[in-house]
Amino acid sequence: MAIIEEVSTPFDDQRPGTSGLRKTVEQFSQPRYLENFIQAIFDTCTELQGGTLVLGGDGRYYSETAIDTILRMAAANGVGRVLVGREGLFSTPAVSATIRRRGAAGGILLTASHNPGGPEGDFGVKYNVANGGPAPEQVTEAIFARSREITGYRIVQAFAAVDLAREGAAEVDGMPVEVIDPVADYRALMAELFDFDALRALFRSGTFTMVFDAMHAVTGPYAKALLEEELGAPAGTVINGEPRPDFAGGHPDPNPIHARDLMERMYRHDAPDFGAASDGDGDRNMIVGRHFFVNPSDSLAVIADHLDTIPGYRGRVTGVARSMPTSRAVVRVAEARGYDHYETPTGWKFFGNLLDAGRVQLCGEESFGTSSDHVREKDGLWAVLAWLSILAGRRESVEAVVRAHWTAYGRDLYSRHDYEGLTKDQGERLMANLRDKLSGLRGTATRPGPRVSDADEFAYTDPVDGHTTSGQGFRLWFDNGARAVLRLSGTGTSGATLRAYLEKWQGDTLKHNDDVQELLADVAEAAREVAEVEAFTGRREPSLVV
Ligand code: VG1
Ligand code: CO
Repeated sequence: MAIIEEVSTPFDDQRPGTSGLRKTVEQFSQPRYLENFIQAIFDTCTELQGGTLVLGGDGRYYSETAIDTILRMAAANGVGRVLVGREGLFSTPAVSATIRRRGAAGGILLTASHNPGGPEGDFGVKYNVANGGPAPEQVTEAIFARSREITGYRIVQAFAAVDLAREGAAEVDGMPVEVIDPVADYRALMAELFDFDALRALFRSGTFTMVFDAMHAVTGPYAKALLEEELGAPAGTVINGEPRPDFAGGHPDPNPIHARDLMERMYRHDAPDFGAASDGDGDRNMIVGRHFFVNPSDSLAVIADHLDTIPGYRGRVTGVARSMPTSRAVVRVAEARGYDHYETPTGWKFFGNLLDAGRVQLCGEESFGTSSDHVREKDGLWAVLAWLSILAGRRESVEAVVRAHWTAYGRDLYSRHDYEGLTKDQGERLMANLRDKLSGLRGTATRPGPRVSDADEFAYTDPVDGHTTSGQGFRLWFDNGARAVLRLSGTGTSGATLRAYLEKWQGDTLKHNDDVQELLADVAEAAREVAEVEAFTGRREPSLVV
């Protein structure tokens, strides 16, 4: 094997964020930038030597170049073999499933998830470990530390690139490579968890229609295989189903703002009964009923309340976890059902230990992320199949299911206000100011009314390995029972985004129809006032309301 040792010098900005290293394509295409980070992974994650690596991503622009480089570096770094998705495609949950089913040592995921793609867009690299989940913080920190002291990288010269269009065996300078169907393992896993016959009956009933918006991202082939081929949904159920390197110019973030095609269909007079969308890499989900949007925190709670009725989970649900900004709706279900519940920092990596230890079977985030212990990633299509199962069992509309949930548990009114496009400095100074005044906040009155009853900066100690993560955002509780959370995004590639998460419990069924933004206006304003948002950012209003 002809290994070439290339000399390199470190970049100082390769610290993985909430979910891997995300940068613009322009940054990633600098000479040595990708190579350095990949070498840092190979140097840190020694389990890959002689082991199996799963490789693939959401197919965004720059993936092909990256796959070629990573294959050649894997060969030079002693990786045993690589399983790569056909056309380089692999959804994030499917990588997780394949790592687990095939006993791989790890996976490299090429995705910037919900961030736009294309030459002007973003690219990303994420490392997943042998449990199928994102590398825990200790590992991402070690990779970062290594990236800062890198002096070179190893690569082989390959005479011909692996033909990613053709499934089957190949090699790179003696290292076996297998191009595999990225859908197969995942499809088999779904068939083990869900009652496909019941779901087929739902589609056959003639009274149920759905639309799934793949947003020209990776879930198109998965959704077609599962919904149309397997479950018998009519062709055309999946829209925007062809993956494109630039997501056809869209922003592959499944929320009411960016999944416009779907929202438009779901609010027409002839809207289908059920709508769903997923993001760039297939780990997020948006659930929509006919003329009815389901807030992700509510979706998590509804799934928690029905999980026990799904075959893969019957009789074995003992706990649920939510990320800290996610609403408390799921906690109410856990309390009613006697499940344990955990509150973790934002980002799926914090669920891994709880899932591995069997303490929780269901996890969720307010950011349209839901999944179970079948993989170690959030899983968009899994959430869709869970909802289909609920609908097949109850034969009610999405709206009726959610309203019944609110009647039983009360409604956790919820909204996220993002202040995008701030400078890093604005974001950091706002957070530093909150930290300074934190201890004096208790009892503070705000102009819109609610008084701060308590405040803290969220820190989490993993109950399984004892590792503590601090500085995870500020929590403000108000004397009217409302809560606001403020944190900075960790997935952007420039500047800063301030996220304000607002929630308030409403037990009065008669008020469940009122406008959420109106009902949360006082909390939004109180949080803005306490955090001095206008003074630090010059913004009166958020740029994105979800
Ligand atoms: C966001 C979400 C977080 C999610 C993360 C990765 O992070 O808030 O809940 O886990 O994206 O999702 P942040 O730091 O920007 O708030 V994905 O689908 O982009 O991998
Ligand atoms: Co994603």
